[in-house]
Amino acid sequence: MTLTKTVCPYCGVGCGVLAGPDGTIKGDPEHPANYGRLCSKGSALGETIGLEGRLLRPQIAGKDAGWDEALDLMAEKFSAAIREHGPDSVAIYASGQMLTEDYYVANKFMKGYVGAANIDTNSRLCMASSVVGHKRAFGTDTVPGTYEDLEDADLIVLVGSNLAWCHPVLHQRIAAAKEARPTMKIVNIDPRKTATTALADLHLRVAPDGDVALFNGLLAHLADTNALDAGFIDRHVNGHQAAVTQARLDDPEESGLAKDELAEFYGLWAGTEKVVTVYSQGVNQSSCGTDKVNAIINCHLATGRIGIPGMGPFSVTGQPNAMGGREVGGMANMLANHLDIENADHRAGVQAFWNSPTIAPHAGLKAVDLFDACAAGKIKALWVISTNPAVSLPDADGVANAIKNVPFVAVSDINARTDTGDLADVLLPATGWGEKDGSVTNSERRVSRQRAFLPTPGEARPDWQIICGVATRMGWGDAFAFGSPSEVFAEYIALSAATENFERDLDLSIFADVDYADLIPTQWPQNGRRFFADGKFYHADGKAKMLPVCAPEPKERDAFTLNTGRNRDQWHTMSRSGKAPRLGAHLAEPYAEIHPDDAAALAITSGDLIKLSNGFGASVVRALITDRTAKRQIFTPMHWTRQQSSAGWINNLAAPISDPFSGQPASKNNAVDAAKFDAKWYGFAASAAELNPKGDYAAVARSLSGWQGEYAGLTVPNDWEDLARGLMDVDGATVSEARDADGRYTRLAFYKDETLVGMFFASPTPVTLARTHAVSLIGTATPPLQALAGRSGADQPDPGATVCACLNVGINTLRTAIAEGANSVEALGEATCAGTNCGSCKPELESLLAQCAVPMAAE
Ligand SMILES: Nc1nc2c(c(=O)[nH]1)N[C@H]1C(S)=C(S)[C@@H](COP(=O)(O)OP(=O)(O)OC[C@H]3O[C@@H](n4cnc5c(=O)[nH]c(N)nc54)[C@H](O)[C@@H]3O)O[C@H]1N2
Ligand SMILES: Nc1nc2c(c(=O)[nH]1)N[C@H]1C(S)=C(S)[C@@H](COP(=O)(O)OP(=O)(O)OC[C@H]3O[C@@H](n4cnc5c(=O)[nH]c(N)nc54)[C@H](O)[C@@H]3O)O[C@H]1N2
Ligand code: SF4
Ligand SMILES: [Mo]
Repeated sequence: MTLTKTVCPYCGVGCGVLAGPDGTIKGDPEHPANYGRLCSKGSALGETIGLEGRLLRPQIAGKDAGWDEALDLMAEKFSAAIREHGPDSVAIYASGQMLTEDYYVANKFMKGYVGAANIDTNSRLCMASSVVGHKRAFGTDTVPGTYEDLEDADLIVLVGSNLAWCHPVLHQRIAAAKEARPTMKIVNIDPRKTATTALADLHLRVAPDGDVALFNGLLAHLADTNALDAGFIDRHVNGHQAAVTQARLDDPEESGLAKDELAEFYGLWAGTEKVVTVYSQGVNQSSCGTDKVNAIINCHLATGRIGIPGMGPFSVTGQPNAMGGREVGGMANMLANHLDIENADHRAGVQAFWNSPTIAPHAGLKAVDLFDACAAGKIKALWVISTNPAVSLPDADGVANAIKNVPFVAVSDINARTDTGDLADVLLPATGWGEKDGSVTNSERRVSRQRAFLPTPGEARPDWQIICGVATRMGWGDAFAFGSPSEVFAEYIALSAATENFERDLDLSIFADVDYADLIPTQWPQNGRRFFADGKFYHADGKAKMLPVCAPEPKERDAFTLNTGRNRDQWHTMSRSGKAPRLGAHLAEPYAEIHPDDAAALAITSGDLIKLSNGFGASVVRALITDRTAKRQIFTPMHWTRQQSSAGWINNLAAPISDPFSGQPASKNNAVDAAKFDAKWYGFAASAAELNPKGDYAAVARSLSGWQGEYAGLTVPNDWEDLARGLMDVDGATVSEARDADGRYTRLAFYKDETLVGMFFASPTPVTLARTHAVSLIGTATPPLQALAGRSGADQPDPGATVCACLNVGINTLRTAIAEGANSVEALGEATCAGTNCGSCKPELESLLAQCAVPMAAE
C-alpha cells in the first residue's frame, strides 16, 4: 500500500505523517518538524477517521437538506441582514484549524465582499497576545525562531508552556538534545508542576501572572550588571531607556519567587549567550498577556540575543494552522498577508488586487466582543466554522445563550453533534482531516501540505468550497470561482507578490513557482534565511522597539485561583481525540488538581467530587489531590463538554476578562469557590452502546469495548435498575443483580442473549473497582457472578488506568514492574514496552518511578 504524505492536524509542531486508508499512521522520517517521530495523539490518528458521529449531509432545523437548499438559505439570510442592518450585522467565527486556503477564502469573502471585518477566530483565545507583542516590538507579527534553535541553545526558558504534553515532539527533540549535550539548561516557569517540569534544571513556581515582574526584574538585573549589548541597542533598538526605567520600578519578588530563586535564574540568563525563551498560553491567555510577551522580548532585544542561531524569543503556536491563519490575516484586526487593516494604503492595495467592490474600512469585533454583540442582538447572521465557542470561550453558558439570541446561525463542522452545532439553524458538513487537501504553516513558519487519503464521506465538502458556494449565491461568483485549493493557494501567493512594495516580513516568493501537488515542507521567507540576522526590523525606521511594561498589582483574593489547560491525550473539545478509546483511557474524567492542604481544609479525600462555582456558573469534577498545584490554586482541563459530561465544562466559570491590547481572554486566572460535592451515591457504568451523560455528576468516554461512565447523585434513587436503564441503551436486556443487605451497594449486569452488554455499580462512597477489567468484560459471555465480582481473577491482573496510550500499558502493570526491579524509564520500557513508541508518557514514567522509589533509609 502506498502511504500518503500529509501533516498531523493537531498541534502547531506540524509533524509530517504517512497515512493510509486502512488507518495506517507513521511519522514521516523526511519531515523536518519531526523526522519520523509522532506523539500519542498523532499516533492514534488512525482511530479517529471512522465515520461514527460524522455530519454527512447539510441539515436545516435538524432535518437533512440538499446543498442547494442550504446554500440558498445561507445566501438569503446573509444578504438580507446586510441589506437591512448593514455589513456589520453579519459575522464569521473561524478557527486556527482551518487550512490556509479555507482561511484565505473566508477573509476575502468578509473583508472584500461583505465589507466588514467581523471575522474573528479562536486564535483570539490562543495567539492574539503574541501577535500584538510581536507587532509592538518588531513592527510585524514575526516569529523569528526555528526548531533547530531549540537544539542549538544552551539555555531554554519555557514560560507558561507545558511542552511535554502540548508540543510533545518538540519536547522530545529538546530532551534528545539535552541528553546529547547535558550542559544545556532548561528552566520551566509555571505556577504548576507539570510533565514538562521533569526535564527542567530549575522550576520557578511563579505566582499567577507574576511573569511581568519576573522579566522586568531580569531586565533590571541585566542593566545593573552591565550585561546589555549597548552596540546592538544603539544600532537597532528604540525605547531601551524607558523600558529599563519602567522595569526598575517593579519589585521582582512580586513574581512570587524568593530572592535566591530570582538570583539563580537571573545569573543563568545573564551568563548564557545562547538563550531561547519559549512561551505559550501561560503568557498569552492573561489580562496582561501582551505585556508579558514584550517583557520577554525586551530582554532579548536588550542583549542582542535575537536573529542568531540558538537565540531568541519563540512563541510556539497551538493549533496546526495558527500561523497560516495569521499569514492570511485571519483575525478581525488584520488584513491579508500581514498587512494592516488600519493602513489606508494597505487596504487600497488589497482591494485593488481582489478587484473587490469594497474593503472593510476598520477592524471588526474581537471574539469576546463579537459574542457580546450577539447577546445584544446586533448580529443577525452568524457563521461558525471549525471551532466550538459554546465550550471554549469564557462564560461558556453566556456564549451559548448569546448564540441562541442570533436570528440565524450556521455551523460548519465535521461532527453532527457539538455543543455549538446543537444551537445552529443550519449545519454544513465539512470534509475532515484525511479527506481534504490544502496547506498549513507550523510554529517555525514551515508550510506543509495536508493531503487527502480517504474518500469524501457522504455529501461533505471542503470548507473553502462551502464558502465559495455562499459567496457565489450572494452575487460574487467571479471572485470565488476557485476550482481547487491549489488555485486558492496560487492567488494567495500572488497577493503577496502584488503587495511586496509594502515591505512586510511575509515574503512568500519561494512558493511562486512550486508545484502545489508535490510541495515539500518549505519555510518562508526562504529556507535558511534568518529573520533579524541583519538587525533589520519592520518599524518605519527599521528598528525594533523595547516597550515599557509594568507588572499588574498582585491579586489579593479569598477565592481560589482557577488555572486551566490541557491533557496529554485530548485535543480541545474532544471532537476528534475523544473518538480514540486509548486516548480516552489516559484521564477519563474531568478533574481538578487541588493541593493536599486545601483538600484537607475542605474535607475532600481521594476519589471525592469537588464543586467549583462563582458568579458565572458551576462545575462538578473529580478531585485530584496533588502538590503539583500550589496552595489556593486549582487546575482543571478545558476538554469536557456537554456531550460527555453533565457538569464538567469549565469555561462557564471563566470571566470574560481580556488583555486590553489583544482582546485575548485571561483563561488561566479566574476566581472560583470550591467545596466538596456532597454526593449520596457514586456509580460506574460500562456499556456496549453509548452512555448518557446525565445526572448531578456524569462523565462518559469511549472504551475499548464501547463506553464507560462515572456518575454521582445528590439523592439516592428508588430504583437502581430504572436509573441504569436511563443511562444506557439496554432495551430488551435481562438483568442480574447483586446487592448488600441494606441495599446501599448495588451491582447490575445486563445481558442480551447471554452477552454482557452493560454493567452498573453503585455505592455510597466512590466506586472502587478494577475499571479496565470491568470494561473488558463487555461483549463477552462472562456469567453474572463473575462479572459482578468487580475484580479480575489472579490470572488476569487489572492493568489500571492507561499511562502509555500507544501500547496500552496501565499504571498497575507499571507498578508491578517497578516492584520487580525496573528502576529507570528504559527498564520499564523493556519490561512492559511502555514509552517505547512515541515517548509522550516518559515524563509520567519518570514521576511514577520517583513516587514508587524505595526511600534510601528503608533499604
Ligand atoms: N495534548 C494537547 N496538546 C495541545 C492542545 C490540546 O488541546 N491538547 N492544544 C494546542 C493548542 S491550540 C495550544 S494553544 C497549545 C497550548 O499549549 P500550552 O500553553 O503549553 O498549554 P496549557 O496547558 O494551555 O498551558 C500551559 C501552562 O501555562 C501555565 N500557566 C498558567 N498561568 C500561568 C502564569 O501566570 N504564568 C506562567 N508562566 N504560566 C502559567 C499552566 O499551569 C500550564 O501548565 O497546545 C496545543 N497542543
Ligand atoms: N479555559 C480555557 N479555555 C480555552 C483555552 C484554555 O487554555 N483554557 N484555550 C483556548 C485555545 S488556545 C484554543 S485554540 C481554543 C480551542 O477551542 P475550539 O476551537 O473551540 O475547540 P476544538 O475542539 O478544536 O473545535 C474545533 C471544531 O472544529 C471541528 N472540525 C474539525 N475539523 C474540521 C474541518 O475540517 N472543518 C470544519 N468546518 N470543522 C472541523 C471539530 O469537530 C470541532 O467541533 O480553546 C480556547 N479555550
Ligand atoms: S507533536 Fe503530536 S500532536 Fe503535535 S503535530 Fe506532532 S504528532 Fe501531531
Ligand atoms: Mo490554541
